Amino acid sequence: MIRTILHYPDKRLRERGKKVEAVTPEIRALIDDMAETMYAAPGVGLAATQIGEAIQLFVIDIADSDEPSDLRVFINPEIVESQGEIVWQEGCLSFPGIQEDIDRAAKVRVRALDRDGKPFELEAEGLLAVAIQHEYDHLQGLLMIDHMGPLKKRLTHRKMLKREEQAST
Ligand code: GNR
Ligand code: NI
Repeated sequence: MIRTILHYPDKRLRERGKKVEAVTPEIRALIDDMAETMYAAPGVGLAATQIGEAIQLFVIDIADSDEPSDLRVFINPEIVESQGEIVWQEGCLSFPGIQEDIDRAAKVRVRALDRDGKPFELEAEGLLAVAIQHEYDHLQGLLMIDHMGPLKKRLTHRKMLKREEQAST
């Protein structure tokens, strides 16, 4: 089932996700919904907080549209190492129409559980590393706007208020 993606400044985007205690059939159903919602958007990632589920879970698929899908599931993720710096032009499904350069670590090592509840560790760079940091932020209630300087932040805030105002009329 495709879920509704919350848009900034929805307060639920500021909630911190609770740890997933066990990978139950309900969690697996939620993962399926998140993947479906991400592919429909389309987006390269989606965090549970973006659909109003305040738990530590995100999905990522950075495969190109002409490649087979490559869904990655991260439950209770921890970024255990970050290296270097990179600037990436990011978008966010919770900020439709906004694209801004954001500073990130160039490389990350992440530890998480997969959809079977099995622990794994992954070293990522490029878009995958950026997406992992972006989704990890969502689980802490952090958003791309929090990484912007004061001017961009103000402009983005205003744009979003205007957009949401129009969307609700
Ligand atoms: O679809 C998305 N694209 C994207 C591009 C650059 C950096 C991060 C992202 S994540 C975003 C989907 C999203 O909002 N995930 O939370
Ligand atoms: Ni996002």
